[in-house]
Amino acid sequence: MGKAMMMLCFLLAFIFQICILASAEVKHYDWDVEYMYWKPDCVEHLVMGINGKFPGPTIRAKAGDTVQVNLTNKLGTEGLVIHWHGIRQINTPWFDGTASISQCAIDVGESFVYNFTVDRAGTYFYHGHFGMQRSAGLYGSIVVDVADGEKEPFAYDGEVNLLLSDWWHESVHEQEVGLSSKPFRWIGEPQSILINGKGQYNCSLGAKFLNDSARSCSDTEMSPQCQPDIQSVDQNKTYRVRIASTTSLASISFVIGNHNMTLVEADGNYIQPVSVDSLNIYSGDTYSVLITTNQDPSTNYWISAYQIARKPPLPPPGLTILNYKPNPVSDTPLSPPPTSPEWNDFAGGKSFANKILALKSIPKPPTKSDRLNTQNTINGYVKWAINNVSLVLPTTPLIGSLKFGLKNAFDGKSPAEDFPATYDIMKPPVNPNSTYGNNLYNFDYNITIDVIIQNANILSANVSEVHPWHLHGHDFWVLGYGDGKFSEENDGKNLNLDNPPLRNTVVIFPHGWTAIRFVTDNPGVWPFHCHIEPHLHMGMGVVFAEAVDKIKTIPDGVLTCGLTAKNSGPVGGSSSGPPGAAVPTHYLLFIYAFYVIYSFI
Ligand SMILES: *[C@@H]1O[C@H](CO)[C@@H](O)[C@H](O)[C@H]1NC(C)=O
Ligand SMILES: *[C@@H]1O[C@H](CO)[C@@H](O)[C@H](O)[C@H]1NC(C)=O
Ligand SMILES: *[C@@H]1O[C@H](CO)[C@@H](O)[C@H](O)[C@H]1NC(C)=O
Ligand SMILES: *[C@@H]1O[C@H](CO)[C@@H](O)[C@H](O)[C@H]1NC(C)=O
Ligand SMILES: *[C@@H]1O[C@H](CO)[C@@H](O)[C@H](O)[C@H]1NC(C)=O
Ligand SMILES: *[C@@H]1O[C@H](CO)[C@@H](O)[C@H](O)[C@H]1NC(C)=O
Ligand SMILES: *[C@@H]1O[C@H](CO)[C@@H](O)[C@H](O)[C@H]1NC(C)=O
Ligand SMILES: *[C@@H]1O[C@H](CO)[C@@H](O)[C@H](O)[C@H]1NC(C)=O
Ligand SMILES: *[C@@H]1O[C@H](CO)[C@@H](O)[C@H](O)[C@H]1NC(C)=O
Ligand SMILES: *[C@@H]1O[C@H](CO)[C@@H](O)[C@H](O)[C@H]1NC(C)=O
Ligand SMILES: [Cu+2]
Repeated sequence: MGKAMMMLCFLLAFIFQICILASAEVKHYDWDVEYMYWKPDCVEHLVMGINGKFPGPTIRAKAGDTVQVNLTNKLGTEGLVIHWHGIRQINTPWFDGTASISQCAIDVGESFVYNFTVDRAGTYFYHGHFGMQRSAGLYGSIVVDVADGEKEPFAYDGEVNLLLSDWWHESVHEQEVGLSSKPFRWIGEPQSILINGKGQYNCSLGAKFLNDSARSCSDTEMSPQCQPDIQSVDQNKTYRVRIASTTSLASISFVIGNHNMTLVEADGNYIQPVSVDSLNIYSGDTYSVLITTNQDPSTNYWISAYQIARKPPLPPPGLTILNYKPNPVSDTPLSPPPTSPEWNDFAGGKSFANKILALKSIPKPPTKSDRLNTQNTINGYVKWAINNVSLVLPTTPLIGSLKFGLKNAFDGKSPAEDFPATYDIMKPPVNPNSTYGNNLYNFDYNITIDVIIQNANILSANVSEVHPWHLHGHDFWVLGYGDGKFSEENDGKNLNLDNPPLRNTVVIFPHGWTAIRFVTDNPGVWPFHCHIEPHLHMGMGVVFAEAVDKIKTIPDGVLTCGLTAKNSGPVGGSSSGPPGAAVPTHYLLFIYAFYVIYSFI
């Protein structure tokens, strides 16, 4: 705002008490997305870069600002979209950035302008949401500060911003084809864990402390592209460390050597401050923690990110350094990197999850109302199925086919809302066979939805995995976690309605359940899915069509493919509404995932 404008504002503020709104700004970005050679972990491969950078640029805005991203597809042979993870897209469901759901993928050579409001301060990120483009490196951070004149409910002197990811040397196209092949080819564990897009393969910063074949990284192999992003701090200050995980697969135990952390924010919502010595971060989670730099100033400290929750062999930890000024940035800490918890310390994971409770100022859930999750084979292909159906997406974006009533553009069969009472979640599925579908659930406006996400056994005996589930367009209250099969009678009455945290991503533990609640107050078409990229690719998701009759006019450029290509206006009329049965006000949805790992030839 110019000086003259400020003066005018002061004047007007006296008279009309306006101008507070005038402080909201438009942040415009022009991004070209293309493949480029890069060495995220010192080994050269192709990554998807934005304006020649990996990871992409950080979006920094204030609550209330408008963010406009003019995205140009320079990928050469594939479409493109970007999802703004944690931004609810209130009134702009068509800018959610999900291919086949909220829009058509942007064609090669074309541009598309995302234009949305970031309405709430917090830590977020963005990533590709077409095919497995997130695994190809299409991601970056979003930081939203409080609006002018507002305050965070905690104080700090500086910030550290960390984006966690995992990296494979096999190309994303080989990964995709392998997952969709018969026989199935699993992608395996990542080669490296990256912090701000940087990791080290085949050598380690902490080599001298580690008891394996790790060797130190030589100066020649350590290109600037893989040099750790060292975080320099002043002594005796409080820092807000923002951490977002955009991993494709890895669950992370995050530790800062010698520094306990006070959790204050999860997924853009404030939580009751709680001190922890490590964080369990699943794909799709974001957190802020406060640290105080009051430790021995004569040394630097490790920041480490260990993969957990999957069977070893696991990749070595992602490492970087917390540099206590004025120590040299590259000085190796005097002590070894903090130790990792056991990979299967699920008790620790549950204890961590249960520490996250809402700050008093966070709205409470409505006091009442719900679906289930497993791995299957369909015709010999390995898929994940939700209530026996594995998600596939139609050519025509659902937001268009639902709004315009194009019933032949998608599979409108209402999927099951519950699973048999006799279903034994501890055993491999009795019937591993499933079907494909759009897994579309239709919800009316302003109803309370409870979803019980029930984890089950995969196709091999005694195995169940963690899955972080992410909902678009909403935060939800996390009402509770439990082991075994959810029982309405026993577990239903023990849900936390008092101070459940509001989040957009929540984990389900092996053979366990997680209960969430949200209100359908944001008309749009919102996927709810496992945030593990290969799992989503294998069908682990559903779609919530919410108050479709209330979706306003979809801007030009969103629907340029499939049966909506010629529909620049509401051809079917907005009154046609979605197919499927109307749902009651209190909706109990059980979803269970099952997974099959053998194939019929
Ligand atoms: C978006 O970027 C393209 C390519 O740089 C440019 O041609 C176009 O004018 C831009 N559109 C807007 C609205 O900024
Ligand atoms: C962005 O959205 C705002 C509010 O909906 C609208 O006024 C503006 O014209 C849009 N701008 C662009 C470039 O689409
Ligand atoms: C890993 O290190 C070993 C020896 O230190 C070397 O022979 C090998 O080529 C390296 N591998 C890669 C992928 O850099
Ligand atoms: C390294 O680990 C092996 C087996 O895990 C153990 O036998 C050996 O004593 C360890 N060495 C050191 C130096 O800790
Ligand atoms: C930090 O605090 C400690 C303990 O109060 C003090 O000894 C030290 O001088 C302080 N360091 C700086 C740089 O202020
Ligand atoms: C961190 O917290 C643990 C207890 O949770 C405590 O034992 C330890 O001393 C604390 N460490 C520091 C550096 O404050
Ligand atoms: C899934 O299929 C099994 C076997 O056919 C059947 O018993 C079960 O009822 C189905 N579950 C749902 C939710 O449809
Ligand atoms: C699953 O499909 C296979 C191959 O079509 C069939 O042989 C088998 O009987 C099916 N299993 C069940 C439980 O329906
Ligand atoms: C939503 O429903 C609640 C009660 O079910 C009602 O009090 C409220 O007015 C409704 N809100 C809107 C915007 O319809
Ligand atoms: C699965 O677990 C049960 C109970 O813990 C045990 O009795 C059984 O042997 C296990 N089966 C396999 C294949 O590990
Ligand atoms: Cu999953």
